[in-house]
Amino acid sequence: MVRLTGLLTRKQVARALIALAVVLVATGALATIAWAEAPQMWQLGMQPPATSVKDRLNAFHNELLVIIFLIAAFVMALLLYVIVRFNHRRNPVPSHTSHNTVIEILWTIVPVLILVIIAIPSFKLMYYMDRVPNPEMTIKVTGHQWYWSYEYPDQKGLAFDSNIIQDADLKPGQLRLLDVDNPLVVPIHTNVRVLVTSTDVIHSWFIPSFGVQEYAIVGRLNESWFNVDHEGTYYGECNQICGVNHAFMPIKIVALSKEAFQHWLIDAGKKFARNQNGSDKVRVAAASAAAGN
Ligand SMILES: [Cu+2]
Repeated sequence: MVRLTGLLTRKQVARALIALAVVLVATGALATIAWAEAPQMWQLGMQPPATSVKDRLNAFHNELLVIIFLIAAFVMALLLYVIVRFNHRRNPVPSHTSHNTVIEILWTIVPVLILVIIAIPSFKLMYYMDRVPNPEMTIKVTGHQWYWSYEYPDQKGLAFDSNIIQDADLKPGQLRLLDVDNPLVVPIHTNVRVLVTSTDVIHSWFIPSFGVQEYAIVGRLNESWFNVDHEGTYYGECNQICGVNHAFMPIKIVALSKEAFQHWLIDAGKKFARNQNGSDKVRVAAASAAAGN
């Protein structure tokens, strides 16, 4: 250390320390962002799973990767063998064989078997994603050009709109193009049934870390479900090209503990009271209360 400081000027040592501090702070910042399930800079692979559906999707994805890798390695090995063994120098007089029944049957049957092996877990997973197991609450999601609205039919019709936060209004810590004014709030460890529809064009309600992607189609109610493992903030986007502002209708979901969710329900009931039981009635009541009648 003495020799090192002897070799480096104080300025250089200070610079190195500052660089180290910047790296540490950046890593810390990345680690905190990682708690919110959103896209990351230089991300590889999928967002961390927050539901059992996404767990299974990840596992299936990894199984497929193994199969894909084995097939690619096998084809590559055959190619290399042909290049080395049958090149012009080593094999100047090529054989004129054009058919081999055994090989032709094999290269038809083997891919079919591989596809069947893939199809069985794939169908199992599709049915698992499709059926809501014993739904404990329901949320209705409606897509609009270009925002989402959420309704809680079980909670006295609690309903509100969820709009993107414009770049100019972003507060520190909020994510550009992903944060919204009113996030969807759900309890953890609850089977939530989601009904998805639209009022204008086709949208798609997509939450990567939930493994949920459901088309929002006018005049139809599409159904999906999730059961969030742990508290946190999860981000998604409309992923059906739906018009000029398609990129500006993000989805933000906050998952709370069951108790915290009950508290949120009470607060939200007051905050969004105007939406409930017909907005005019409540507004008239509020106005007459303000006038002292
Ligand atoms: Cu859309």
